[in-house]
Amino acid sequence: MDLLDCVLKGEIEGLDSKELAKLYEYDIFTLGEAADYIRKKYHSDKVFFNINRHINPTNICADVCKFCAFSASRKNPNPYDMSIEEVVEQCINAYNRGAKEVHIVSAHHPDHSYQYQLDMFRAIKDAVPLLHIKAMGAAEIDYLTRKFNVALEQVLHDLAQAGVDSLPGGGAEIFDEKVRKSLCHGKADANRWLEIHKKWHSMGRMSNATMLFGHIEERHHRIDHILRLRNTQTSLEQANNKQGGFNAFIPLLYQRYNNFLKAKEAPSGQEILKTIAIARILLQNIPHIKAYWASLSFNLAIVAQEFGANDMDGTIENESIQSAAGAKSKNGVTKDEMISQIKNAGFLPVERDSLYNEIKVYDETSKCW
Ligand code: V47
Repeated sequence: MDLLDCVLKGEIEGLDSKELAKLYEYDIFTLGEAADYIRKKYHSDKVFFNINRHINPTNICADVCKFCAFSASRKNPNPYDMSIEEVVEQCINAYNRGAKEVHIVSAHHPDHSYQYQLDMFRAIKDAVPLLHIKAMGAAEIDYLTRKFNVALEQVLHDLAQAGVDSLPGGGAEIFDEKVRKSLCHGKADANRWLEIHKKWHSMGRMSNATMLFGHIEERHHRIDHILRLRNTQTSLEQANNKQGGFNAFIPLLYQRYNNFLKAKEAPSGQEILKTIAIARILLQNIPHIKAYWASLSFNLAIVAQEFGANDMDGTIENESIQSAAGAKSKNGVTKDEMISQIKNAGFLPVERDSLYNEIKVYDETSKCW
């Protein structure tokens, strides 16, 4: 049977990542049409976004990921470390400007105490109880368990108690062991990353999953990454866990400046859109595919909504990780701009909360916003 037909029917047993990478050999329109069919089945013409604020409390890091231009290094000799009060103040200001979510990820600061992390989240919840805290990538959690010798279950429990509502998808990079070693030797490996998310899901909680692509990996490494996420989500369904799981998959396009990774040529727009479409086709058990505009550029993220994606991420306000490596995303985007760009592309803008509950649909009856 035709490979794409098999995949669309979910019949991929016995096919490995190299065989499935042949999906890339279909032309972009065939893949786009298949992906669009699935996105329409789940989300019709809705494009989700949220009003959020990204905060990165410190860039001082004990790890050395070659692709990272954000952490303070000899290429970016600009170390900073925010106090808890500063972080809380930014959260209050963002909330007062309409943010529903704060996305907090940090470098692995060698001198922060275990308590510091928990105190930060408690202080945010005390100050702005209605602000959803999406924070702590799996690699940060792994760092805490190793540095302070605290069991994973305990760390996750403590974070949830302190106010963390959901986990972001960062730190996944590429799961393939060999590629991962060249990218970020010493950081949580693939199994650990997945274990952390699975444990969090077993607590009835949601998280996201990213994939960093467009650097030294091959197509089949991306497929392998996607399959490991698909299998993890399937095992959760089989365990009959009705509450926790992955909410969104986010392919992050590698930004190539100010870091230490010697990457191949940047992938073409066609290769990027095919990657997004294939993710939609293979990951039918993860509800949302996010075209993260800060990584893809706003225009391509909008086009990606025709190729399987159904989410743009949010207004962000202040972006530091992608922009440190060359992306033009430093200053976020306004809510009005987000809504009008989604509308102009012929989609229905839907403001969502962090867990994809709809807050407001910007249809023709809601002309003023
Ligand atoms: O894990 C670092 C990536 C991630 C580069 O969960 C880079 O909703 C491209 O995880 N080029 C952090 N990417 C960001 C992240 C994220 C972003 C938006 C939404 C969500 C979510 C999560 O940024 C890191 C790493 O994979 N990153 N350096 C770079 N040069």
